[in-house]
Amino acid sequence: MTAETSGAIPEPIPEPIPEPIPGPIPGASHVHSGKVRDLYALADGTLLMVASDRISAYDHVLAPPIPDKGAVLTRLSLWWFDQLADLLPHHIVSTALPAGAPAEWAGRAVVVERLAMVPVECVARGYLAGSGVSAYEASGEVCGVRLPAGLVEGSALPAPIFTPTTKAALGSHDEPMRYSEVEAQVGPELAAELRRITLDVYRRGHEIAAAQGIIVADTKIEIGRRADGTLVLADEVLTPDSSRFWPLDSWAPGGPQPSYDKQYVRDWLVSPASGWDPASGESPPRLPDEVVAATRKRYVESYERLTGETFG
Ligand code: Q0N
Repeated sequence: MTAETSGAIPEPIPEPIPEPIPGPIPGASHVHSGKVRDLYALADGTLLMVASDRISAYDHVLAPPIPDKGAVLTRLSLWWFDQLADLLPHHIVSTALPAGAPAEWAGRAVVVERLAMVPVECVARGYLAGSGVSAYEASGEVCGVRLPAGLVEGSALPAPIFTPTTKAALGSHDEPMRYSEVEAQVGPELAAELRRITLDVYRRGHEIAAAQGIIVADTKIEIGRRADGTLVLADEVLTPDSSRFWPLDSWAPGGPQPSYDKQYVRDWLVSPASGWDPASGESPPRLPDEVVAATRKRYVESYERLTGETFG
């Protein structure tokens, strides 16, 4: 007898059935899908993280995808993991495509160590932007950190700050946390490590990017732990999806700064040409080919500028 016919308390609504893996990886199963990345469990206990070409803006995943975006961001993260390796270990196990994985995942799938993820989004900010602007204007603080008077949108902060947030489920928004709330959630020792690592990663990223003409205004990292307690850098790192990248040569505090990669998409979406209002609740229209091409070019350019390497 089912819950429906018995009159008992109904079963919770089941999770949506995940998309089947397009090709048989023996023993693999789907674990999680984010807006732009998907995670699969492999038979040997490792995970396969697949970066898609999907792009999101104004809280929507847009169509069509941006060709090569997944591969560009995968290579950028791998490059950063190397640049940060003296600060902490990273979760990459292999960049080889596992046997049986679909060929279209080549270049954008990485095998990673399975970690126990820390339940806090670790964010560092060196500039005032995004949700920090409204928080600062309302209270003079961001995540409980007092800032000096007189800052404007786009200003450099006197020093980078740790502005952790809750990890919200897909579709909800992460909420700012005070440092004391992080301490209460994970304990004071781990909280201090998270703050130190997040600021170290931000400072290193900012230093390297600034030398190439890119401001890293802020960045979000994901940290996990091995069974022995070692903290490991996970997910993606210092990509334009996890950070705000601004062209240094056009940095002008006093208003919103152009985003290095998504600006064409954002500008087009709010232009009369698109006919879309982000506040309407409607899905955004399909991106025109020229916006897709310009955006792809910008992703490739940011990779090449940061790393000094050519993309494919
Ligand atoms: C993990 N996330 C959240 C979509 C969403 N190395 C790991 N071990 C265990 N769990 C995770 C990782 C990683 N990375 C991270 N969910 C699970 C963010 N993502 C990551 C990629 O795919």
